[in-house]
Amino acid sequence: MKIDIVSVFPEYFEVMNLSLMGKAQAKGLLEIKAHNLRDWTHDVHHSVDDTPVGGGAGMVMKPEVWSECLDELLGFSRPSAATANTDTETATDAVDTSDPGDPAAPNSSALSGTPVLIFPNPSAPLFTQRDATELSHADHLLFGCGRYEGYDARIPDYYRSQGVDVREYSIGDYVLNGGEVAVSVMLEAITRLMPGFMGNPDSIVEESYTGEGALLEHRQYTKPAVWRGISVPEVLLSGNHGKVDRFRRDEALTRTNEIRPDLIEALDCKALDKADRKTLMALGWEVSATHPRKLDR
Ligand code: 6GU
Repeated sequence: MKIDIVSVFPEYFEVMNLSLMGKAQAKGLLEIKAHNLRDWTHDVHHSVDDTPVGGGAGMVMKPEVWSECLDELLGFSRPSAATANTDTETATDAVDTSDPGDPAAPNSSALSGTPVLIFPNPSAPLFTQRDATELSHADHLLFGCGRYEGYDARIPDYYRSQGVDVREYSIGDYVLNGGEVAVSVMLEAITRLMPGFMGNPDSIVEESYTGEGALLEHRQYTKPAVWRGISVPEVLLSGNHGKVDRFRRDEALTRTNEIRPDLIEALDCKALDKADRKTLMALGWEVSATHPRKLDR
C-alpha cells in the first residue's frame, strides 16, 4: 500500500518509522511519504491560508495551493504556461458535468486505480472500524491534513467531480488543532488490518468493534494467578474451554451493556445464542424483535 500524506508539519509523521508500522515499511508492505504543502506555494511567505469568505474567526486553507499539490500527487495534468492561472479564474470551466454515478467514470470502482483521497475533518462522519477494514484493501491512500479553521470546501467537491473517491472523516467528538493526529489514528487502524501486517492475525478476530455483532472485548489476565491478593477469575484456570468462552462472552455483553448500550441495540437478535439471550434478559433487554430493546424499569 502506498500512502501519501500532505501536511504543513510533515515531520510529525516520523513516528510512522517506529514499531509495527516501521517494520511494515521495512518489509515493503507499506510505503509512507509525508509531503510539505508549502512546497507547492509560489509566494515568498509560502502562505497556505487566507481569511474566511463571509467573515469569522481564524484562517482557511487556500484551494489553489492544495490543488497544485493534489493534482501532482494524483498524477492529474493541468494546462500550464499559455493557460496558466486558470485556478483563479471564474471557474465555470472547471466544473465537470459528468455523472459521478456513471459506472464508466474514472475510478468508480473504489479502492483501485487512483488513490482514495481522505481529509480529516471534525465536522465529518465518524471514522469506524468498518471504514478501516474497507480502506485496508486500498492500494493507494492520499491524506490531506487541514490546519487552522479547516480547508476550502471546494477542494473535496472538485476532486469528487473529477471521479476521485474522496472521503472526509472525524475521529471523535472533540476538537484537535489539525488533522495530523487524526491521520495517524486512521492509518494505524487501517494498516494493522492489512494481510501480513500483524505477527498473529488471530488477535484481530476477537477484538472489539470487529464484525457485525460488535461488542467491547472481555477483560484480560496473565500470570500469576494471584497478584497482591487479587485472584484472576477462577473459571479461567479451569481448563474448560466451553466455560471459559461463555464467561468471556457474558463479560463482553455485561461490559458493553454498561459502557456502550448503543452497541447492544445494534445487535442482530437472530445471531444471539440461547445463553446470550439469557444474559441480555437478565440485564434488562428484550430480545425477541430484530434488535434488542432496553426495558425501562
Ligand atoms: Cl479529523 N480533525 C480535527 N482537527 N479535529 C478532530 C478530528 C479531525 N476528529 C476529531 N476532532
